[in-house]
Amino acid sequence: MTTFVDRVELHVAAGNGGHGCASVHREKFKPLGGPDGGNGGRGGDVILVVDQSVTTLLDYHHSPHRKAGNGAPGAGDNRSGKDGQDLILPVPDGTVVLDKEGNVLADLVGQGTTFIAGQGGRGGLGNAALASARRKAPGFALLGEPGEFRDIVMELKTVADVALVGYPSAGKSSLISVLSAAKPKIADYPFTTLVPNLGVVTAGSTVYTIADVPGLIPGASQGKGLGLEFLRHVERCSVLVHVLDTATLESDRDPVSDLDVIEAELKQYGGLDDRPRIVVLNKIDIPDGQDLADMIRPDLEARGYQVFEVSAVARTGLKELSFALAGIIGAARAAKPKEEATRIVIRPKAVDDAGFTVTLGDDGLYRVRGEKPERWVKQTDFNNDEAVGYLADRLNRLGVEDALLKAGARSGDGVAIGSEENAVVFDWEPSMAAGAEMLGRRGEDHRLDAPRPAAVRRRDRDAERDEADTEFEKFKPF
Ligand SMILES: Nc1nc2c(ncn2[C@@H]2O[C@H](COP(=O)(O)OP(=O)(O)OP(=O)(O)O)[C@@H](O)[C@H]2O)c(=O)[nH]1
Ligand SMILES: [Mg+2]
Repeated sequence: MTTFVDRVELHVAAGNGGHGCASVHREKFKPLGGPDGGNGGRGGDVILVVDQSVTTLLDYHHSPHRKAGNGAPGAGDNRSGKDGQDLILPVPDGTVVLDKEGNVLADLVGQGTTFIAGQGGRGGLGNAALASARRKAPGFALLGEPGEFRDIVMELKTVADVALVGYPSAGKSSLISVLSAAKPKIADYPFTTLVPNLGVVTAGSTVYTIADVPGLIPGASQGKGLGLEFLRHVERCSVLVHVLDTATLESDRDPVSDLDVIEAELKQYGGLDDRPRIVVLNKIDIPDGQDLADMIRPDLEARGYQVFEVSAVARTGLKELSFALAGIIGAARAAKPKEEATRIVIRPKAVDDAGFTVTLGDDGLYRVRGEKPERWVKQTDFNNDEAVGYLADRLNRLGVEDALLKAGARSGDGVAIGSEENAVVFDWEPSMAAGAEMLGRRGEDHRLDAPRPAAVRRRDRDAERDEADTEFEKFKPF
């Protein structure tokens, strides 16, 4: 039997961007011919793509760490680094992608549906690209941005139109085997089916899929038998079929109470109440089975169920059943909005791209969050003063300095750029440009008149600071 895996944890690492190159063009008689450092290449993405020929998540169970290619660094003579190779991971139709907290990131339904699980880092600009009228020969380049690293969970929810539910040995797998070309394992002991089987049925012009799940028993919701875990595979179905055994040898069972037990377990699982149900009375080839079916049929119909009497072994009643199912599915498909079939999932943006926020934390640090400032910090080579100055310029131009002043920060206060776990922290020295705007007339600094936030007052009290004489001199990551 092939192993079937329907839940895996996957650790994806997108490729790092290549570093930009700082280089100066050299020629005979022209030793300083201008900057010619090329850009680093983009890091590869990790991309999940639905491939209907893939049926299990087994591959990812065996190797849960996946990494895309890194971008190559730029080189002199304006040579750009090569982009890193994307890593394409084929996944089964119906794969649900979740984060570690269980939030759904994407629901991948339909051949070719894609999801970027990890975004490659941008390549760093080389010094040629950083040159401007004001900065003619930059002696630095930008670092490549690290690729995104993410832990995700993938869950398979089989995409089937019809789901067969019932006690073990009711004949669910037998029914699939006679309604479709699928050849699931069939045997007379309970829990023959350990993983869902899927078959394709053609009834007239309607083609639909049918799946069974491992048998349910009383207490499945408390984990008895194989539990309810596999019911997630029926969540997407349009119709539920109760397969009832009319010939069970167990004295305490009969089809009607079996139905009640399974319904109670489905209720425990939840979320399936709106699905239409039909009842199949199986094994009527056995004389007692036929008698029992005749007896209980009115009762079931009185409850509102459409009832079909079949024998999977003698192959009777199958045509009526498969056409009735086709009818229900046809109606369900017609009622569904069209775009549902090939849903394109776009990865939700992690951070607001519009700008940034400045907040004062209890730790007395001013925290700057935003896609751009966080990326710029990652691109900065803090061993290079020019690169640090360039970062300061960029932050200033975005308005980070102004926002810090408005939030009450002043010279020497701690500023953190990035999330709690992953921030660059430095002592802030406002640059001339930002300071001048706020200072107003010479000799007046209305920043001093503004009330100071309590956390900052605390900091001021217990911190004796050296005056920094150079802008960003004390800017140091740790
Ligand atoms: N006489 C008779 N036996 C049947 C019929 N359908 C299934 N069986 C028998 O019932 C037993 C169980 O059948 P399966 O199809 O494996 O039952 P299942 O519901 O898939 O069982 P689990 O996978 O264990 O949940 C097998 O021995 C089948 O041959 C039928 O219509 N008539
Ligand atoms: Mg079975």
